[in-house]
Amino acid sequence: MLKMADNTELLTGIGAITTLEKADDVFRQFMDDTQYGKMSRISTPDVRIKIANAIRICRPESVFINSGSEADRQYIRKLSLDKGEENPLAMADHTIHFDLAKEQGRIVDRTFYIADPEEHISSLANRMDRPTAAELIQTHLSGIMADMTMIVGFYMRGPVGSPVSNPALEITSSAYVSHSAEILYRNAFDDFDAQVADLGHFFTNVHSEGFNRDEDLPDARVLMDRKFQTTFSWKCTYAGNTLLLKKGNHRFAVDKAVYQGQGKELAEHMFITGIQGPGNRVTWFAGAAPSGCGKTTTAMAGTWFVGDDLAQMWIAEDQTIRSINPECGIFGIVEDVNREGDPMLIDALRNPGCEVIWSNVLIDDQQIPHWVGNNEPHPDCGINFQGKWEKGMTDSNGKAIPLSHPNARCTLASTALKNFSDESENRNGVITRVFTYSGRDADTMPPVWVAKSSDHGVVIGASIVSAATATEVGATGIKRAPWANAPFIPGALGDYMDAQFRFFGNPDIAMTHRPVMAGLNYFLTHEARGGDSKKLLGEKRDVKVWLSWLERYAHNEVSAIETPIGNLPEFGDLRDLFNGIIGKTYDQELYTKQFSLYTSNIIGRIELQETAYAKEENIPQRLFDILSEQKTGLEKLRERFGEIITPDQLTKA
Ligand code: SPV
Ligand code: MN
Repeated sequence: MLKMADNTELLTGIGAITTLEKADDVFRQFMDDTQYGKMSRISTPDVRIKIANAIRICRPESVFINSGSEADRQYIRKLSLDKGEENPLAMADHTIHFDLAKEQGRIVDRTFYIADPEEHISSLANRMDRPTAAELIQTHLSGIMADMTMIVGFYMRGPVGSPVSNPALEITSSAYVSHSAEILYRNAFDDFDAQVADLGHFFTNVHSEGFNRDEDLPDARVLMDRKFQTTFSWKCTYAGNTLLLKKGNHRFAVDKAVYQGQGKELAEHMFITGIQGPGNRVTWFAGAAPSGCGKTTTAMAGTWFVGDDLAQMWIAEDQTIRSINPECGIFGIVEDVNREGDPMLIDALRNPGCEVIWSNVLIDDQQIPHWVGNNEPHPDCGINFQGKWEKGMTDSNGKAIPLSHPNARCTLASTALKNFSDESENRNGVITRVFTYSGRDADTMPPVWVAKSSDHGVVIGASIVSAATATEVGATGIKRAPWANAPFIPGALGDYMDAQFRFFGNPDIAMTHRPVMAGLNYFLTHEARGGDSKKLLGEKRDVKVWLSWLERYAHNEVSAIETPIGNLPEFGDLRDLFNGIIGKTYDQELYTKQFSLYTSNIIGRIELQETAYAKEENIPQRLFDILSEQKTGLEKLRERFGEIITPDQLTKA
């Protein structure tokens, strides 16, 4: 359990403003008539008091209330340019923002949950007690905004009126952070009071970049107070550390789903996309993948795009699973985004008409952005995440400095995408039938396999493994990545897993709308299947085929080969889909390579999960039962057919 609000709320504790009168005094003192007038349109007492305390602590030179009007948005864009947080690029409405060279991803080592002694925190996360947090906030946030403007924004994480949307405040001195919030979230200034009243809560985020200097980075912190759904962050700029509307509040949404959702809600690190099937039907998918493992690409492979990073779902009255995207834009990795693999994203990025904030790419002397893997000619020099860059440059360890950082990003509104779906704004969400889980797995699992039951599906999610990517500073090696959501699960993994079993196995879901849960793996190499290169067996465009096969599976239009790990596609169905959907010849030899079971690898992977989960407390026994059932099944097959079992042999079995 997570006990809410049973201690001192730190903003109020430190700012010491507890009455509306005192809050009003602060507004009078820090706001001119225009801003004061806008602030008067927000009447929820708690909201006013929290904002007043943030002002009292950070002591900005002035406060700007962002009403979401075009004039207010324009003010924020201009402020960011004036401060130098962003610089203009050649294309209209494009800007570049750089984060410090040593802050190119989430600063996991400086990120903490503020936790009281009885509170259980994920074994993967750092905890900090409340008195220590109070002291740090006092030391680092007090007066941090002197000479700066504080911007206060009022957002909805999700469409206004959706039962799982969350209202949230973004209070920051960074115009870049505020500008990003305007692109990625729904400004809900006019609806804020009513939404807070309806939903009964709101999230609060307070951030300041401070002087934004290298020497301050060791002092940077990201603190999250689960009991009061409030984040604090300072002396950093990377959006994953500062725009805490995103992953900071995603963590609170996970808590809400796990501890208050009663098996009827989930908050996932998932894309949402619609696949057009035969006869114009659209089947909605949500899929998890760790940061930097092709989640945006998969979302873009859909006919209808709703989201590329976060999904909140619930079981609706009509017994279907519904999903909404708490965001309305993309904060996407640009490395390897190119015309061949991501034509619609490239169109949005390389043509005029769309507002884009680029971060940590290379800017040439024509003010044009470039990045690794865009399949375009590259300049020999420019400015990138570490300053002046020239081709062939090496770092202090002699390693080549890439043209763009692997976590370089683009920020743009979803409406700029050609496959944008109006369903994104539907407060009732999209009826979601298929759930996918993928990682970066070079040698073990096939490109697609479907769980034989929802419990087996939960185990697929629990068992995601992935190579480390650049989204976390300092991460290396092969990692377990449960549901691709583990970095954002605040409480015990066992509680989260229990919520997954309860949600997907909920008898309230109609038989006709039971979830299809599948694993996806794009990263099998030739080397792992008897070849001698590290090249991938598949191509990016194949993604469409794997999704389409699942679409047909969800409508019982294809049969499948049953195996201990789940159901596999048959060759003939894939051959037809490859041909029909992407015009590619798919041969039996490649099929056999991709879909043979390499039993020892898979058993090794199962044992890795068994060992790791055995160390966690309160993991549902169901997980161990399923892992052991799969292992026994694989061992039996191995006795009969040997180490590598082909789809042909599986059919016979
Ligand atoms: C991710 O890393 O999963 C992201 C970017 O989507 S961040 O905001 O850093 O979390
Ligand atoms: Mn993400």
